[in-house]
Amino acid sequence: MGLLSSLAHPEEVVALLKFKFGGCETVMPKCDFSTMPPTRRRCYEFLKMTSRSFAAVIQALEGDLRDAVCIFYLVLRALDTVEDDMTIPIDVKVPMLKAFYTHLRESDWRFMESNEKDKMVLEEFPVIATEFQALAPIYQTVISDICQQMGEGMTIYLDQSPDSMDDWNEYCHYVAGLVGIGLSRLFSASAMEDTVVGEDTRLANSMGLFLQKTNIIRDFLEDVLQEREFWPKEAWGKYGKKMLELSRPEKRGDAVACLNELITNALHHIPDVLTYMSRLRNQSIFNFCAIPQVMAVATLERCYNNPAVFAGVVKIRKGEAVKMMMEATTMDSVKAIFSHFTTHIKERIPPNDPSVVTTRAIVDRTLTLTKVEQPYVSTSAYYPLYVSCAMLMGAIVWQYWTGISNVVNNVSSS
Ligand code: IN0
Repeated sequence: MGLLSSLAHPEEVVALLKFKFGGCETVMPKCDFSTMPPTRRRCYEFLKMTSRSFAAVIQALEGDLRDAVCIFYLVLRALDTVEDDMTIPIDVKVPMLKAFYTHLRESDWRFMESNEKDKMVLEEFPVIATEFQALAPIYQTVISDICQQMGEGMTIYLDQSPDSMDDWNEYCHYVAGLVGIGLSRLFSASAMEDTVVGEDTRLANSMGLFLQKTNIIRDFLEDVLQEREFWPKEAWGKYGKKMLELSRPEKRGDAVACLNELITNALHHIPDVLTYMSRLRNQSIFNFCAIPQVMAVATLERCYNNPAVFAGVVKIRKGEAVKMMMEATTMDSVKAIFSHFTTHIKERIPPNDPSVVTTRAIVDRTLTLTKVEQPYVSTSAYYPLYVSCAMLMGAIVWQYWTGISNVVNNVSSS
């Protein structure tokens, strides 16, 4: 959603201005590229090209973890680009995904036949492999291991969609849970986080599943129009023979019931996400992990019980995203943000929704886990202030205007 949508939310305008004019150095200190070897500088350029807003959060990571996460992010983006490329035939794609991790230790492997938007990470893969081989061995082991498992897992769901809710968890584990497990092992290997962070794979997996399920729920229409079916059949199969049927206007009621069921399922990862976040000790790592999670809960609130999901991609406002990005720096503020959006979901649970009991249970549990002193203040709280300011402004302009027209009238009549 563009910048304009935040105009009606002045505190988001404030956040956008602060973000624009460098008021967020604390959250994302700039790093100087001048001293970097050209291949490493090229990798950070790739990062900016593949995810503008998130690149800054990665650059803010401390020590040698920054380069390790940068390379991990680009290697995953390359693997993802192969998986997403529908022009690569399955019999070519399967061996490519299974062997992908072996190219990390080669100097000249590249793929020039991709038509995806991020194809540069495949065409210039030797640049990424060079920087991979410059990382500390422990980081190389983690990244290579995760790529091997993810490549294998991706081949399972290339020509089939998740059927059961367990399949959905398994698919999300391969494309996002493993990212959480890999990142957590990198955090512990950097000694900036306790070993328990890297060892507790269940919590790390939940961090990935909460993000991936949110993306899959949000991107329903975009995906189904490209014949990519990531919603589990166990959920939509109750309402039709084809997933696409959910996009039909006459099926909106069923579609929203299915949507609310999947959002309710995703909300069950919140207790693990909060426990995982509460264990982090390094500020730059905390910010790196917190930002995608608060974006996800805000997106789920925006999608909950919202028929617009079946008519286009529902997104949170840029201003809202920036405001959360700058505030999600402590466990209390993360809890406050989760509490804020969970409360908004609770207020909108339709009493006749098939998932009403399960949704209410997980929402109440989340509100118990996220009780904090300082609530997250978003637009609504400021409305009275805005309205009075707007009225005051209106009165001043009116005064000024009537003043001018009187003078004009007097001059013209004299
Ligand atoms: C990510 C995740 C990510 C960050 C921090 C901790 C994580 C723990 C477990 C799993 C993933 C974790 O964050 C990025 C955020 C991102 O790229 N956002 C995009 C917007 C978007 O919607 O794509 C942006 O431009 O801001 C993320 O979504 N994924 C990701 C990929 C690699 C790494 Cl190293 C970290 C993608 C995914 C599929 C959720 C794993």
